Amino acid sequence: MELARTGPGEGSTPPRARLNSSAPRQSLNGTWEFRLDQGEWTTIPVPSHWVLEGHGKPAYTNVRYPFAIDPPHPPDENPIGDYRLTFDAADAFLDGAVLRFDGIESAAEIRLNGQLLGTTRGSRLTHEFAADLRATGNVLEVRVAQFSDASYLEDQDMWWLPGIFRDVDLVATPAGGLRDVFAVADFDPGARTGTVTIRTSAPARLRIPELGVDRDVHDSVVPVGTVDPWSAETPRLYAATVSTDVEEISLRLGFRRVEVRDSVLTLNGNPIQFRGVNRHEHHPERGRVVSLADARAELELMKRHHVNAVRTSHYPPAPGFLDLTDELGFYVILECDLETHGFVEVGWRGNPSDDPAWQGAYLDRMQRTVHRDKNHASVVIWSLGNESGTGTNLEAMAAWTRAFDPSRLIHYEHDWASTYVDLYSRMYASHEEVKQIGEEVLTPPPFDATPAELHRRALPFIQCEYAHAMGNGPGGLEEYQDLFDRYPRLAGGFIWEWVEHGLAVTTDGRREIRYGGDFGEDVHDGNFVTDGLVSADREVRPGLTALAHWYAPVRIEVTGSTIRIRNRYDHRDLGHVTFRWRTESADGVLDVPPAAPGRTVEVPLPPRASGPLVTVEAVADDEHVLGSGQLTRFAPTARPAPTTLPDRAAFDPASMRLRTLGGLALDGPMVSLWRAPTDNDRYPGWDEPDLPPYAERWTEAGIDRLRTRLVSADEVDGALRTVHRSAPPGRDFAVDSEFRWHQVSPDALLLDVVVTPRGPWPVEWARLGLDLVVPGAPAGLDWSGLGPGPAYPDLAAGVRYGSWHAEAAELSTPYVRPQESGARRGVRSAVVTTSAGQLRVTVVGEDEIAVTVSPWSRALIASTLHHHELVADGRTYVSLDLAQSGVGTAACGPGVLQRYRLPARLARVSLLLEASAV
Ligand code: IPT
Repeated sequence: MELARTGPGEGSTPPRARLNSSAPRQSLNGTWEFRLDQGEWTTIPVPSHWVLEGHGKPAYTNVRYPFAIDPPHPPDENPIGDYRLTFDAADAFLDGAVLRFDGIESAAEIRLNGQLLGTTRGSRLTHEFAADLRATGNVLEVRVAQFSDASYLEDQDMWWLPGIFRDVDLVATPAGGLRDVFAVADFDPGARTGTVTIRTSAPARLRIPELGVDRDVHDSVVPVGTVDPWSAETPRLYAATVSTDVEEISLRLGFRRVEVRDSVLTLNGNPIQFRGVNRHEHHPERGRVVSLADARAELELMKRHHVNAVRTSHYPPAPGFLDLTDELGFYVILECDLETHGFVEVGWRGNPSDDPAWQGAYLDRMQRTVHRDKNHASVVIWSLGNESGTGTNLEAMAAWTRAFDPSRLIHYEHDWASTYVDLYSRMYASHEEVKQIGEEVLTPPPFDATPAELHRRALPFIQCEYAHAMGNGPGGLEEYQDLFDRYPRLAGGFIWEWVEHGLAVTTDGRREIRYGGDFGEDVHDGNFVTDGLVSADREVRPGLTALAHWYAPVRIEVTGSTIRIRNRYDHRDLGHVTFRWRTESADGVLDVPPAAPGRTVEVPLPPRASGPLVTVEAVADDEHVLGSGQLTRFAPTARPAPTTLPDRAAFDPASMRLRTLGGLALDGPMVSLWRAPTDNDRYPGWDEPDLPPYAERWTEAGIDRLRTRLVSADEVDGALRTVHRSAPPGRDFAVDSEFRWHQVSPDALLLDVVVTPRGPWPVEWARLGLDLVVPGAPAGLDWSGLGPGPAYPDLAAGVRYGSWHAEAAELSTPYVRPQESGARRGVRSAVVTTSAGQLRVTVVGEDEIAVTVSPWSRALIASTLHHHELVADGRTYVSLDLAQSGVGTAACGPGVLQRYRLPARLARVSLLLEASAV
């Protein structure tokens, strides 16, 4: 098997559109014979990856190639899988048929009845081979190499998963049928009319019943009169057929026009904003074998979280995906299967992107990408690939694409000069830089600007990747969204990334989620593969809840007297939305004039909407909440009186820590400044590349193991006063905490706290908290504050004030690698229930705290590598935080913004603590 070439595969028929045809099709999916490396024949399901079917192991690398950079040669250690299927073919396939492969990683040699049909290159690209079949006993043999020359072009940040992993079909190609159709349905925003520009491989009949179209076409421009346009918000599709005497193709036409106007991205004449995500195909058990049902569920989950755009990072998805995005309404950046990122490790030396020997392969990849999906309304942008440096082969891809399909825009991120693309695109640019890019087009260009600069200035800007959703995060979403909303040039962006690529392994009935290195790989990038808004099982992570708030189509602000409602749709008014308000004792519906796209309307707050908390919600016909806002007018919590001196016996005599309350044997509070590092804490932010990550700064300063000394204990103003000094070992900077204890009732203590930093603090804190250990396993938390989910200072959207309950399992987020999680913010009172009793905390006055309840200590969380390895010790760890640091997105991008950091500072709070034992 020749695996060290630089060209495309050979022998396939030219790429064409995926057509929904009346011609017969037979799926060849099912059980095939299989052997690895000439071993024993066995069987395997097709589609699948052999490493997930018990033959070898998956392996994960991000940027690095797991083999030497010696293009075009694959390594000697190169698993080869042989597949064999014997099948009968119905009559319909005997007069012309193709064998169609939608995905084989990474290179294949195809034989039918002993004859070599050809080879494939391009794992996520469709290849078809003309097949001369007999009625019975056809033998299809496919030899697949895990690594090949193609691997150099397929260095995406994901698992290496070889095999025939997408559908295999037999497709009839009847004589007199249609080999290909290319239809562009254009919408003229001025006249509000549509035009279908259609090219067919043979003369055919075009019918669009709803529009009264019934005419001959071949290479034709068909005006269709007034139409309703397609957009992600209004995914209007018109059924059409293109037919000859022997074959009928069904199309769904969405009329739309994507255009750049003065550096503004528009659709159908209206500026649009991508509220997008990057989507890889991933399933925890099946890898990149993702069913259409799974894809639909994913898209519906995105819709519910107000996502309107998908970048198919970094390859074309299984073809049915585009039918769904047309129908459900998503803008798609369809990306070619191309990434040569590993060459960055050698300064891009030898990068195939700039080597003419590879040009055929590059063009072939782009042509297969564009042809297959060219009839989809949802595809508004073609992307040349990801992280492949720059070079003439990329330019050639762009030139071919522009000539073939002028109806769409061309994207490629790494062309920073933007010479061959239609969008200025960057990834993980800081807020400051995004602002500058938004602003630069508001003033005239410098008089000496080069033509290339002038071209770039004329382009809209997108962040094809931003806000890296790894672990607890991403912080900073609000600030990005503010910029996108403020500057017309900024057309939004795509979060990295939608789904975590954790792989599930079930041993002894226990299902565990694994990441890089867990399969014995000697070169790997650990848990960098689990960085999604949803887990591999599509559980919503808190980042998605926050994102949904910023992506929501309706923004509601409630002030003392008015409700301000902003329509953030680009194409539709709010006629379909009901606005409801409620307080604890009343509710009603608002009479809101239907605001046009981008407009704000104001209505008065109804007089009956009085009281401490008013919630207003925008609700769609299907009860889906499209936006919400709240007004809070909480009265300060009264300070209990009268009080007496507490009984000293309730305190440990040496440390003066509280040991018992209401019969519950608790321990605390202890001042704490540290958190179990999040994924973001473990990387240096792009804004501070020369500083160690926070996780290291914290351990270096020693705040993960504070030592506490009792400074004094006395009685003052009827209270027991204890003063404690907490400081890292070997350091002379400290925090002093003064606790004044008052007995309110036998089971209740009032605690006034003042925490004062001492000495020059060399590092910002993770949090400023009071920690208590309560006996018994956690059984739940009730609180009034923000909920229902967790929140951090820069990730505090999508939560609202109310009275909430969380079950024990909801108290922390099961991130694949354990880390700080689960804080409930804005808390005014809380009840922690454990198997041993209850601890009630009420904040006196108008302060709010954050409450974290966990079955694991922070030290345990920080030292455990997988969620399933956490072992609870039967106690409950409670943190009452007076302040917290934000989470940022340093794992890839800027760290915590200055305003969300927590420099050493003085803090006070008064708490009422009540407890009872079971
Ligand atoms: C960026 C990649 O494009 C993406 O595939 C993913 O690897 C992401 O990083 C990190 O998760 S590239 C990087 C240099 C920003």
